[in-house]
Amino acid sequence: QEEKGTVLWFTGLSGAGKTTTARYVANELLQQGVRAELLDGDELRETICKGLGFSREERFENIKRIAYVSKLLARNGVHVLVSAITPYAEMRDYARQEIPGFVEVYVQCPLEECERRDVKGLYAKARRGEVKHFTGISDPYDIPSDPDITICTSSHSLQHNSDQILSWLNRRAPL
Ligand code: GGZ
Repeated sequence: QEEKGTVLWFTGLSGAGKTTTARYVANELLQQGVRAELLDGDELRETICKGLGFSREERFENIKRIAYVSKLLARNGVHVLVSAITPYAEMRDYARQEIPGFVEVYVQCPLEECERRDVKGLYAKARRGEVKHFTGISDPYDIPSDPDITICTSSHSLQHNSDQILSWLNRRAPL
C-alpha cells in the first residue's frame, strides 16, 4: 500500500506570496526525491477552471475542481501544493473535509504590502473600479481562524518560510 500524499493548501491575498512559496517548497521536495505537484489557481483558470469568474459561486466552483484534482494526486502518493486565494472559510472547510492529508497554510501579508507590491497592477485597477470583486479591496477575505501553518512573507524570507513548512511536515511524519 502506497503512502498517501499531503496537500499543502496555501491561502492568502493576491500578491501575498502563495505561488512563490509553494513553488519553492515543491522544488525542495523534488530535490529530496519526493514526488510533488504544484496546482496554481491562477494557472488552472486557463485550463480546467477556464471561464470561471470571481463571484462567490464561481470561486467555490474553482476550489471544488482544484480540491478534486488534489485528492486524486494525493491518493496516488503525490504531495500537492495548492496556491489559490480560497477567501471564504467555508471553502477551506470544504477542502479540509474533502481531502485526506489536507494542511492549511496561511500566507500572511498585510494588505498594504500586497498593494505596494502590486506585481500585476491588479490592486491599482481594483482601486479604480476596473476590476470588480477584488479580494481585499471590494471582496472579502476571511482570515483563517485555525490554520495548521502560518507564514509571514513581509517579515520573513522565502528560505525561512520554506524551512518552516518543511520542518513542520517532517515533525508530523517524516516524508
Ligand atoms: C482576486 C483576482 C481577481 C479578483 C483576477 N479577485 O495574484 P494573482 O492574480 O496572480 O492571483 C489572483 C488570481 C485569483 O485566482 P484564485 O483561483 O486563486 O482565486 S479563488 O481562490 O478566490 O478562486 C489574481 C487574479 O486571479 N485575479 N481577478 N477579482 N484575484
